[in-house]
Amino acid sequence: MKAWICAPMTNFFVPSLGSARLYAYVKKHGYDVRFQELNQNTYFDLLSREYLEPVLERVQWSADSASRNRFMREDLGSILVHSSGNAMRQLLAKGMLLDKSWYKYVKNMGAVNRPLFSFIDAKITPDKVLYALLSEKDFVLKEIDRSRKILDEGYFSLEPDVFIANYYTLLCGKAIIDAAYYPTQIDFGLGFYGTAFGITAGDIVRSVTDERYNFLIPYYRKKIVPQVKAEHPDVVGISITCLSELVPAFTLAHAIKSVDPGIHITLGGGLVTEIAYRMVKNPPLWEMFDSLIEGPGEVPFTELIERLEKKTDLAGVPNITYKQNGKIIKGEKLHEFDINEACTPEFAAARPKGPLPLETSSACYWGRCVFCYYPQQGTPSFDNKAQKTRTRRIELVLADMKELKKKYDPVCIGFTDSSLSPKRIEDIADENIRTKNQMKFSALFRMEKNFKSLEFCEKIAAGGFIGGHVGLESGSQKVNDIINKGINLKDVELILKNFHETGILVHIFSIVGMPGELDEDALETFDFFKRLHKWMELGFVVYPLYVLEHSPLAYRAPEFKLNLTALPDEYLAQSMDYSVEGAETSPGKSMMTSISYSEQLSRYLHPLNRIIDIESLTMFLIAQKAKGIPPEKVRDTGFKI
Ligand code: B12
Ligand code: SF4
Repeated sequence: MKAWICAPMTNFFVPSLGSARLYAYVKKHGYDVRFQELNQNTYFDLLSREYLEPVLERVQWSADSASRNRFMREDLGSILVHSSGNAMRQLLAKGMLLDKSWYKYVKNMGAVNRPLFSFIDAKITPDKVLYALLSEKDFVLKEIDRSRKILDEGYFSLEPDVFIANYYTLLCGKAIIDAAYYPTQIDFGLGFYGTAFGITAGDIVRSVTDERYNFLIPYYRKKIVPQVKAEHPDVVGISITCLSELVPAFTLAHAIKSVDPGIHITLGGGLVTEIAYRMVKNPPLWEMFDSLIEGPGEVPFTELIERLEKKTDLAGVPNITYKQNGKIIKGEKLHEFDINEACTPEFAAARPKGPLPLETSSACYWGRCVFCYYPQQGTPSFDNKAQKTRTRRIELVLADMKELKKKYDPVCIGFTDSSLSPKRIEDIADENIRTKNQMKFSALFRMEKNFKSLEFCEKIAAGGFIGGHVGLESGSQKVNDIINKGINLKDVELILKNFHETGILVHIFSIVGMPGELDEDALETFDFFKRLHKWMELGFVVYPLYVLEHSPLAYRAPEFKLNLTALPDEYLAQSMDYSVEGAETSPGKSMMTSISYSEQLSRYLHPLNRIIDIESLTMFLIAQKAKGIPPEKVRDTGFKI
């Protein structure tokens, strides 16, 4: 019995962990399994000349209509300019100059070259970009392909300015795809993005055959369908972690079923675990897959292979819901995975010096923040206790790190735990110091009192701790107390100062719109970032509050005077509409406050935010720091003339 595990397109900067860990386990247990890495590989494939050329032809088709309509020309031109962070205009200017026979005489004269370049660049107004692109088609495709190869082969081993200059050129490829498939976008941080399809079952079903807006259909047809025909897997597991993976995952499932509807497709991953109860309510989705598995996939997926092979009842596969004779049936067995039995992940397409993710615990040792459903993740039973079986023994974690270093030599390890405790950070740092074999690492963590000690910060920094994401949530102590954050804001300033002094980098998450938060409380969050942004070298974000079904806030709604309405069944998301009795809080208001604060505070963020989304930039800056280059030395070099 042949199995495939697939990771769909998610993010250009890091490989997915869940599927890599699942693959390692299934392989170790002797099954015939292949890992289809369709995350980073998809980006590198789609941005190749082979794929971009026909995409550019699609854009060309619009040229005829656009020739009669300036509005259309400007529309397409704006996508090409803005989707590329202005790289397209600069690349076109370069191409046009190189076409001039006299250019070779001034090429190396900075004093002439730069103004000339700016002059041409300014001439390419949005209504002219499309024509300029079509006339420089060959040059543009060649340059994008060249940059793609440099990044593919060198990736994070490249100096940051080389990486950025080539990434910038790659944005021109992204812009071509965006212009051809508008309003869909290929996003380097969010994968398949845009407004063409919503997160309803109806839209997902529509997306898998809609070639106008789904650039993955021709890609899978060319790349995956022939492989399915050649290898004919019997069972395919598709991983879905985040919402923007829904369209890629279902498009893939549909492509595989188009070869042979008999291939058993099972879905799993963090998002599937979260919304399984909603998927069950949408039978049309089940035309494209056969079963789903909640929680860690290691044991259930291997059991599924066994039972499919022996043609026995699927009801005995733990944590499964499956389709049989047109009915959707929930399996009988619940299995809690012991994370100590997990294998070191195997990354099928790790790139040179790329950072790699690793999990040490699927729970959160604090687990008391009222809005947060993190601690329930990583388990099919949604039990939010940090039981022993959900935290991997430290000796196994250290062994994982050693193995990853040996096999892939990543620039650093990014721990994905909801919150890595100071004790774990210290243990890892101690081992790094002891073995002199430093494996730099980052994490999501909390502003615990331990970090008030400068000595402690110095020690963990010396042991390879680079920093990472911190959920502080609010600049108001009152709101943090409502959340039950367990953090004293007075400590935070000292901690940030210690981090700054010891070179530990932080990115801070915050939320506006908690029930009980007044406008003046939210302003304290704004002021907090305005005052202390210099100590947050990895930036910060102000998110609106999302009230999620099955979150503690939803369960305790009466206490918070929350009126909640779940989204209609066809939505594949847990967020709820809400209002707070006697207060003006609403999703719309939180969203507007979050947007307004983010806009006003954006000037304090790293300049590279212009071309890299904030989450990906955090990883990029962490990786550079791991190489010894601090964020202030990583510049927005843009395009090299
Ligand atoms: C690492 C991470 C990322 C990484 C990689 C994401 C990825 N696809 O792997 C990056 C940085 C790219 C990322 C980005 C984003 N993320 Co993120 N991320 C995480 C994080 C911290 C860890 C996920 C993880 O690796 N867990 C560890 C592994 C081992 O567990 P696992 O993936 O669940 O895998 C196990 C099982 O699910 C199962 N399984 C997995 N695949 C399969 C397949 C089959 C067939 C089977 C049977 C089983 C199975 O077995 C695995 C092994 O046991 C989680 C929070 C958390 N702590 O869980 C948020 C989280 C997943 N991210 C989230 C969000 C919102 C985002 C962003 C939108 C953030 C942003 N604003 O940019 C983007 C979206 C990216 C995208 N394209 O969609 C949300 C998702 C919420 C949602 N409902 O969509 C989470 C839950 C955090 C949160 N609570 O807000 N993220
Ligand atoms: S917000 Fe962070 S610290 Fe709080 S319970 Fe969730 S994961 Fe744990």
